[in-house]
Amino acid sequence: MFSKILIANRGEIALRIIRACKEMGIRTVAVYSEIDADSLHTKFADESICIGPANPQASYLHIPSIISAAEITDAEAIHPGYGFLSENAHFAEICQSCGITFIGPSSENIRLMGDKLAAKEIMRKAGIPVVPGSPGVTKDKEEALKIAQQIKYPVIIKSAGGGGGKGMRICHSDVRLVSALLTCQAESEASFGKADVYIEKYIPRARHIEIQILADKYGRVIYLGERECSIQRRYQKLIEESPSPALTPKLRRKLGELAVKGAKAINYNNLGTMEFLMDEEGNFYFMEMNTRLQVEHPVTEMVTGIDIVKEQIKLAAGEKLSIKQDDLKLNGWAIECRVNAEDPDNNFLPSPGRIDTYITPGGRGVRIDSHIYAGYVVPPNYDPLLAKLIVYGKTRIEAIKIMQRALEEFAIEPIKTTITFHRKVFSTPEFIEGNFSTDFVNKLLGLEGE
Ligand code: MV4
Repeated sequence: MFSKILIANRGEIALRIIRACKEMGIRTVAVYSEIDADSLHTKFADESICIGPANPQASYLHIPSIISAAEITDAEAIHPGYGFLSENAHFAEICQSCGITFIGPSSENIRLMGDKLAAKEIMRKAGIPVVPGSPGVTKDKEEALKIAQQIKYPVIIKSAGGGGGKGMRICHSDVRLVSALLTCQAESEASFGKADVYIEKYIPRARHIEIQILADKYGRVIYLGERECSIQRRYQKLIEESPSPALTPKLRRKLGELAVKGAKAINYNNLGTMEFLMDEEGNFYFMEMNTRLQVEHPVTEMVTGIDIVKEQIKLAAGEKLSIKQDDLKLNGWAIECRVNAEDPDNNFLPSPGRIDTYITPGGRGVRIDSHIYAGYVVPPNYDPLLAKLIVYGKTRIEAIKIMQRALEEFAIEPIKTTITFHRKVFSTPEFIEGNFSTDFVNKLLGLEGE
């Protein structure tokens, strides 16, 4: 097992990883940019090193600084968290060439799943259902029009370079398709360095359901249930829950087994998440695979009783999976609200600045994963996530009641946060009844057809 791990991240996920390491008796090294000098993760780690200025390109994304920090402190492994370099195959390779363990899947796994079109083709060949669409990259408008004619509108254009919605457009007609194609190719080039886009049949009112995968280096793969992630604004998740209100035990097993089959098809190791779309008839389609620890991992931890970060570290150290699929039991219901420094009443505009009042909810069934404190100054340079409010109840209704209470108690002032948005969601009948899909947020915000 590692004696020292460097956490190449910041904010709540850096704290989360430091906490797991402490409980495992592993020493920790925090890295921070100049603007993060007063961050909690630098205080909780055994050692901390400044790796550069606020600009992430010159600090958290600057590979030479991070590798140097690991070498200076004799860290045997690096945990990338999520975002930043967590899905950078080149970084994983550099760690390996420097004799530092990258806590995550192999660089091959990362590279393969990073090409969304190649990933889809691999899963299709492995017998995993995928959304009907173009077999390869859609080069020009003639090809696009031909494909749209075959699969029928609405169609969706996607970038092969990434899945977060960049370079993505939903089209309902030839005219819209032709103009959107150029826009998506340009966005894809700008975001991912390649203009490769492809076209799929758009599945309206789909649910986004993902399966947590754990795999060791000896071919064993298990799934830890699913997460319902349909409550998103502009493809950014805001609320996640486990289990999904849309799955029956039979559907859960079917989806979990598909995810395991897909992971085995690419000799996956460590932690991963297989994202699926589920249509209104209950059909599943592979969307993409994320090769990192995800923001929303706590809801899976609450219903499985498994510390996913500790398992990830053990797997990276070469341990065999200690959990058997048949021993895994899902209990209760967990829901997570992402509390971002954004103003829901002003088009979710970022709202950085100093926090004077910080009152966290508590009581039975409440967990807060956060790095903020009274007096903390939220920097404008990074992701706006301030805290994850996670609740756990025996049933979905009990979890909702705990969340409603916790959201009433939660106070972060004077900056604006998404707490007010979450209070609105948790008083909306469709959400409370579990009757929603990926168009829920647009409908709630009165943005139908966006
Ligand atoms: C889709 C889809 C429906 N049909 N693909 C969103 C980002 C990336 N993860 C892929 N996503 C989707 N791909 C097909 N063929 C629905 C989504 C989707 C979504 C779409 C619109 C608004 C919100 C969404 C939330 C999650 C997924």
